[in-house]
Amino acid sequence: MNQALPPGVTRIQDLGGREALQVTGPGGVAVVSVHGAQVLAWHRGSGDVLWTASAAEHMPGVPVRGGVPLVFPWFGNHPTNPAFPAHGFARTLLWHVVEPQPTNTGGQIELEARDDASTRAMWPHAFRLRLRVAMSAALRLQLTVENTGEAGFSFEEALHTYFGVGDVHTASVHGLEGVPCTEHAAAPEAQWAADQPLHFRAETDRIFQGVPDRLELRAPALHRVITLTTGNARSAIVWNPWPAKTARLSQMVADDWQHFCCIESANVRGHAVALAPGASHTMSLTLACS
Ligand code: TA6
Repeated sequence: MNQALPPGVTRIQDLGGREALQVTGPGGVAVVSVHGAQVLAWHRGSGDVLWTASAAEHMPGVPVRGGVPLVFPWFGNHPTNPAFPAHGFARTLLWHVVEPQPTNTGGQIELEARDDASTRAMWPHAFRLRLRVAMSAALRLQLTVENTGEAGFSFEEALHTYFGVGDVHTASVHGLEGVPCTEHAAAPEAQWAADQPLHFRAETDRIFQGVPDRLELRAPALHRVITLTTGNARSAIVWNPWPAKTARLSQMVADDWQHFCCIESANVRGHAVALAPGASHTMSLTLACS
């Protein structure tokens, strides 16, 4: 990567020595890896707003467990082929920096990835992905999928955001009260009040469909409230593995589950996106932290 970068953006190396970009603005500093266009951190005065597993690996082709891994073109396990990677291939592709538009509100960068023989072997479609990361007073991500082929296709997508919460027992998610959801945890809370804010009392892996465009994560252990404002995201997944599943997950140490939750802005299952040839779709997420 040798082209000039816009103001507020500098080249760095991540903890594994891999190529990354540092995007600076009034709201702090974001770090984005070219591997999977994965936002790895959002540093503000009070520390990292996002969360990274204690035994995180920064290796080419391996998604870091933390930050904002990208999910595309399927969510979860592949519907028919268990040999294909969970959550699709976007997060293991090598992305490239494209000419970003300079802004006067802080640093902004755009990365791009296209189909290749490896992706077509798993998903026979031509596409262009673009991720724009902007650091103004808030952190804003925009994921654009373009159908560059001759036939229509449908895809699932998610911004699989890991948030630091300090103590998950005291954290809560607001805005999903009364929204239809399905629970996919192996050992979930026996029953919960669907008309109340979401609290974490057991393994939680809930897909909400038809979600509002504004959610709030309250993390009193960190004296932190995070607002998630989305565009074109009609699904949300809220996840915490609790101890038993944590023990089976890569890059985690035993008590990691206590310090994070995922709120994933998405379009999955019944809200998968259909794209005609030449069409494109942009899902956005703006994170504000107080
Ligand atoms: O989004 C929730 C989820 O599907 C969980 O079931 C868990 O598998 C999590 O994603 C992490 O998936 P990963 O493939 O990143 O380990």
